[in-house]
Amino acid sequence: MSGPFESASGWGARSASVTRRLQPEGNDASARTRKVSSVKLVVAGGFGVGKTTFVSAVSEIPPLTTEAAMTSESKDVDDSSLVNAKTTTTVAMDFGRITVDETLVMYLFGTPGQERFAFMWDDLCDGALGAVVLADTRRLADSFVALDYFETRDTPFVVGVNHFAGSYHYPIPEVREALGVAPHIPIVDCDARDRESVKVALVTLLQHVYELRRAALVR
Ligand SMILES: Nc1nc2c(ncn2[C@@H]2O[C@H](COP(=O)(O)OP(=O)(O)O)[C@@H](O)[C@H]2O)c(=O)[nH]1
Ligand SMILES: [Mg+2]
Repeated sequence: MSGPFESASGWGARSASVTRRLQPEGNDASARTRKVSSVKLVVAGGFGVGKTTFVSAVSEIPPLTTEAAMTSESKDVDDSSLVNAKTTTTVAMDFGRITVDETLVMYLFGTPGQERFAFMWDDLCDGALGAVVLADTRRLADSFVALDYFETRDTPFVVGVNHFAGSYHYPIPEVREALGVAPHIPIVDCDARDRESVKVALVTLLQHVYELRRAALVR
């Protein structure tokens, strides 16, 4: 396996096996004829929950992000009361890339958090393999829009629970109940600033997609 995660502990073995399982049946092509598959993944969640941080932590290219300075004009629109350190906001999307190996490239799209950019979601999420919905336990309701969206579209998703300074560390079952997330949907703790933690969230998503597809085949 080559690529940015070659030497990263944990990711190599797990992602390699996920990659193999995502290959089409009977793919015995040599490296020369092997096709590169690209996979689109989405990172969603409320304003200030860590989407831009998540994409930046794991992207191998400088992430394309459309951050703009927050002005006093937006203070009544974007609730930054719980994200004091936040001075910028994503006005369109975040974009990053991860080369898993010579056959698989993943593209990460972070949604704009603000509801007034909701019209962009369909284009951003079109053709996505799955999504990570980030949640902040101090304001779980901010993630409802994203959860409803992916449930309605039948897009596989997992939930990443961020822990901000001062937030109570709720057990996962309590978070699941509060979010109303079905038992088969994985929920993982996630520090969007930490590359390893972000990788775990993404591998969890890929494994979830694999399980759903396998279940659909044997049904
Ligand atoms: N403690 C903690 N802080 C985070 C985490 N993710 C993001 N942050 C911080 O929260 C703020 C908002 O993050 P940002 O990525 O801009 O949120 P976005 O609006 O969802 O894109 C930034 O100051 C980040 O450094 C996390 O997992 N843990
Ligand atoms: Mg952002």
